[in-house]
Amino acid sequence: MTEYFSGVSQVRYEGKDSDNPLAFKHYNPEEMIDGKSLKDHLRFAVAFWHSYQGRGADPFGPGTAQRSWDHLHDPLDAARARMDANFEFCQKLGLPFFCFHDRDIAPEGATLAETNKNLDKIVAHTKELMASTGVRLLWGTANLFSHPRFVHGAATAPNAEVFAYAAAQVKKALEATLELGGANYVFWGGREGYETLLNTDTKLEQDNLARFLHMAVDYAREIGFKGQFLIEPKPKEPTKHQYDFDTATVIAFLKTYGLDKYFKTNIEANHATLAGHTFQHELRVSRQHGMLGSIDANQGDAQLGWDTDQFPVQISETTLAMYEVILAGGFTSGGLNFDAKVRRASFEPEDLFYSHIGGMDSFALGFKIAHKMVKDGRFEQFIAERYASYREGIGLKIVEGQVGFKELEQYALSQAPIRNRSGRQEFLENFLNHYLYASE
Ligand code: XUL
Ligand code: CO
Repeated sequence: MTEYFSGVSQVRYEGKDSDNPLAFKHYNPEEMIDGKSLKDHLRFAVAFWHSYQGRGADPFGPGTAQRSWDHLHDPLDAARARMDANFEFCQKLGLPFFCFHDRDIAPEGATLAETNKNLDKIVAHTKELMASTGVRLLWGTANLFSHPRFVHGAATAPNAEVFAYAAAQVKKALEATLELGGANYVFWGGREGYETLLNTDTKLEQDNLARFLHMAVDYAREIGFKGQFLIEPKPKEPTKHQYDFDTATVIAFLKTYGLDKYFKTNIEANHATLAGHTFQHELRVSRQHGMLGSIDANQGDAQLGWDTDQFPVQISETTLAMYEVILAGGFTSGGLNFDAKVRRASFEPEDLFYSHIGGMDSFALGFKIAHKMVKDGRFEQFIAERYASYREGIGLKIVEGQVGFKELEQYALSQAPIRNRSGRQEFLENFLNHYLYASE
């Protein structure tokens, strides 16, 4: 079989003192923590679209990436070669999972029937490679945003013909995800939003989106798909405003339309910052509602602001993210999918390895630090003490619903001057730094 990444051999764990740039310093997949290997805690995945389909094109110039399957002219041959490359890449890095959109893995044909046939061929090829390598599918999804037919959106398009086409496409993508044993199925509202309210019926569009998701849930049940449905919040880009704006908006939407029991969130770091939140905030809101499903791991650039999809290397961010994941009870069906792309100037195949090694090491280190933080329990203890007044006296009565405004007025009138305690933010930030820089 052709070797697509011949410049790189198996990447191994060599420990933190290694100076080999093609070795893991912190990610030892076999390391056991709380009776589970690091590999099973972190459940890393490669994003098919960025690593094999992305070429680094931007509004000012074409792609630059050197990808060894690009010389193949027949689109199906190229698709097979890309899939072969995916499995070689996953095996060389020890990545247990991959994720894809339908159109990443198989080319669009002249008709929907032909497109579906192309997908069937590549799914069959993929299934064989999965069986021989043990690499699994974390999630599948449908690309309902690239083709010009989706110019006004898909499930929220003003044109019912587009809604129908999108439904057919998701039906097929669900079948492909089931066939490949996908652990989850993702909805990200690529163009499900608006550019101007002057031409948009926001009520009908959101009702339709909910109808669409109910149809997906019904069809999944019909074909026996047992994976978890995930919805991925993002506030804007490509549209000015997307309906899955942030986690709180998504949860309100799901609850409004009776969909919350079928969905969890897929939180992407750079989408969180684009919405004006931190990555940890979005994970916290998900955890608080018992809806933390999976993570699209990346990071943005504070000076640029948009969705730059860079590889995650900031340890404070990966630590706080894993802190939320551990407090949520860890991943079940979800994992850490590198929805991240190498920079346009990092065009050599090796750059795909450096970027993933950096991301995997950053999350492994973040996980180990967060695990220590959770085990020590000092932050949680601080929070518990901060709210101690709700576990006794008047606070307990408030929590238990025993008092209303009249009783509280009586209490306030009879009370001695209020004494507050410091929030100790700086103390806690220093304490976090101690974990980040002194413990590993
Ligand atoms: C786009 C994005 C998507 C989704 C899947 O910003 O994150 O790649 O993860 O459609
Ligand atoms: Co994403």
